[in-house]
Amino acid sequence: MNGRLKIGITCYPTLGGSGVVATELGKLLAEKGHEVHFITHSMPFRLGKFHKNIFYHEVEVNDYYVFKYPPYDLSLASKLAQVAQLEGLDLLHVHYAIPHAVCALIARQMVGSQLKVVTTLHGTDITVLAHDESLKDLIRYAINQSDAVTAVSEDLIRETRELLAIEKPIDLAYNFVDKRVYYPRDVEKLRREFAHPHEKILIHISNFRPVKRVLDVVETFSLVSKDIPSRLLFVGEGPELSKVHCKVKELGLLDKVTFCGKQDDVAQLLSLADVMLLPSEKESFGLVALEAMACGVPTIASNAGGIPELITHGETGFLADIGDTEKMAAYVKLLLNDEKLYETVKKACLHRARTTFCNERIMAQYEEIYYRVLERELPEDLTNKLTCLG
Ligand code: GMT
Repeated sequence: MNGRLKIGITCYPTLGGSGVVATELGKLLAEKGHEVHFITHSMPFRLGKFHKNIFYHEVEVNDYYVFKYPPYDLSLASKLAQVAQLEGLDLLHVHYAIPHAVCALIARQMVGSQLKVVTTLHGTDITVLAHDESLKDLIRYAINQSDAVTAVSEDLIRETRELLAIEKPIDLAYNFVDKRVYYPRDVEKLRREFAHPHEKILIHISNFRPVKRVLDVVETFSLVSKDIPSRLLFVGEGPELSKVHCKVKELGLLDKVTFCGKQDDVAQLLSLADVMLLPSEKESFGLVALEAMACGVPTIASNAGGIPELITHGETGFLADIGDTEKMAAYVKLLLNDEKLYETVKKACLHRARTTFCNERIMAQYEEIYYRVLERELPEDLTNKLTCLG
């Protein structure tokens, strides 16, 4: 291909939306013909089988006995520099300011300024870590010294600027889904295993951290199930899981709730559902709601962080104040009791996911940023694509 780039990607490979987005982006870039090197402490969980143009470099941490804390960050910085030099990388695209951007900056100093650093902010690296006085200056430094910085929502850009007094431009690059993976699957047979034909299915997928407010999911479902025969699927695991279990039991809902645990084929499970619940306290984007949207499943969410940039209230889902489970339940009932409204919202979800948040659009945006920091001319096909995507 014309203008082939050699890109190093570092992310948290085992959990969370940031790792998913980083991995999917790497796969798409490789598919297009770029050379992609994942440099992480373990194999990114969405990488799966062998892919042409993708290489994996494991960061091994030295646990020499005098180290109270094994120096992962230094091992990563050193590995980034080694791979960059050996493979002649053009740039490092690192996901999360701390520690990944800082490590990439060290690597750039070791290798030379021809190695560019692109940092993507995902959320908690700002919304949680930038409140920590011991890290704040380091995060600001990492952002200011990166050759380009992107964030997954306008809300995250605003918060980054406010919290850290950043003046440097930050590019907006929304999260995306691969429409070849996330689409409404035919799950009629499987659906019968989870619910009776007259029952509706609600779903919640998360890492069950306190920020997800999973107890609100249980309360919302409890209110809905009083009026609408329904079932709730929980997908994922995390620190709040046992509290959630207790609440389900306390409300006498055990026979209506299924805990699926961690699952790989999320698109399949999403396609089973009628509605997704995402009542988070904070969400810089809410990738899981986009995955649901792409499968034609509307989300009822909290009006928090970047969620309103993804979900337009009344059009592609419904938003309520954080903690307002009565309102959330009312919106679920409104949608599930009105077939025409449901179909309209579903159609709008599919359209939005395939346009604003489609993989081609977002990948082209990232590529444009890569060529910009490298001060290279955009290949003609990319210029055409960007013009055509608008
Ligand atoms: O909170 C999570 O679900 C995990 C976290 C992560 O680090 O992967 O998610 C953050 O990044 C995602 C991908 O950009 C966003 O979709 C999530 O909204 C964001 N989480 C928060 O802001 C709490």
